[in-house]
Amino acid sequence: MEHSKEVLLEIYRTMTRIRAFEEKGAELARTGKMHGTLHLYSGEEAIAAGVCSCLRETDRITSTHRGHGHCIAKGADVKRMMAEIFGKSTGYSKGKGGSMHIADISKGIIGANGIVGAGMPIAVGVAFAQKYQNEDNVTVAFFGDGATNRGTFHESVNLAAILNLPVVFVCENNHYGMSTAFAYHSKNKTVSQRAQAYDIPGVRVDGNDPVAVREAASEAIIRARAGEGPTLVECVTWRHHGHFLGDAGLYKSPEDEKYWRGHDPIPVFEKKLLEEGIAGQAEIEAVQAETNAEITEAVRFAEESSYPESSVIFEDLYEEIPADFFMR
Ligand SMILES: Cc1ncc(C[n+]2csc(CCOP(=O)(O)OP(=O)(O)O)c2C)c(N)n1
Ligand SMILES: [Mg+2]
Repeated sequence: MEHSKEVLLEIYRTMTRIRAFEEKGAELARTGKMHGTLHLYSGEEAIAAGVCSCLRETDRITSTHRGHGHCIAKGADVKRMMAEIFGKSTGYSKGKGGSMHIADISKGIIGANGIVGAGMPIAVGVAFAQKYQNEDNVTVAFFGDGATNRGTFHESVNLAAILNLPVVFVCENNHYGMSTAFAYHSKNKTVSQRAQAYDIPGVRVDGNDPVAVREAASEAIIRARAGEGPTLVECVTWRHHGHFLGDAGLYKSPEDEKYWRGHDPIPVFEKKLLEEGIAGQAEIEAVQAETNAEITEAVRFAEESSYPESSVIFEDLYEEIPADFFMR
């Protein structure tokens, strides 16, 4: 598979944009400028950036409670995302949804989801529609390791397998479901081995290496697009922060923390770009400056936007269904 300079730099740009968004969000929440909590994606950027680098705008994704990275990588507008997190009317859900309710159908982002494991059946439904309507689009379901113990994982993978649906299951194994370690919640040593139970391919890659993720995702996406059915891709990674902002992560061992911090996907990828002569220091710094400026602008936009009026509280709760909907 081809990894041109443009593709690799775009992946780097996406990763730095996500990191800047997350770290700015953390700072604003900690200093009381933004209310509510956040589930930060810092440390896992290589997965969203690597997978989405293989997707077309018309392809779809479903996301999770830790969904900012997926949305940014699939092309969401960081200004509208930031405004949503601030609870402002210019946000994706008009300020009424918050961090876990960001969607942009025009970009194929079917939605983040606060219910663990709930994105997978939705992705299967979307993939079924794509196949039924003879589209050649694929859907990627992102989910965590903890979500693989929900019934929705097993039902979704089984249904997608028997119907040969164009869906790719991307598990972000960050070693924990809240404070529960993977080895404690799974008898299986890997998530990818569960693919065997449904007779579909299962692969396990370094989720901190965007090129490894891109290669595995690309193979799975080509397979799905060709009508050959789903793949389970397990990306092994580490979240830098606690489960949510208020969690100090005291259950993580200092040795593990040290090891994984030394494998931070952004500086590791930067080093690769420099050593392989793909980008120079000035280009790297320019990308960082640009993504930081985008996030500063997003914060300004969010701060200057207004809160929704209380009169809109009952709006957007139900979709109008045309009278002849069930006759079609
Ligand atoms: C159905 C359901 N059960 C429990 C929760 C509470 N909860 C939120 S996140 C989470 C852990 C998810 O772990 P994982 O799937 O590994 O994702 P990660 O947070 O590590 O990205 C839990 C149990 C929930 N939101 N939904
Ligand atoms: Mg997890």
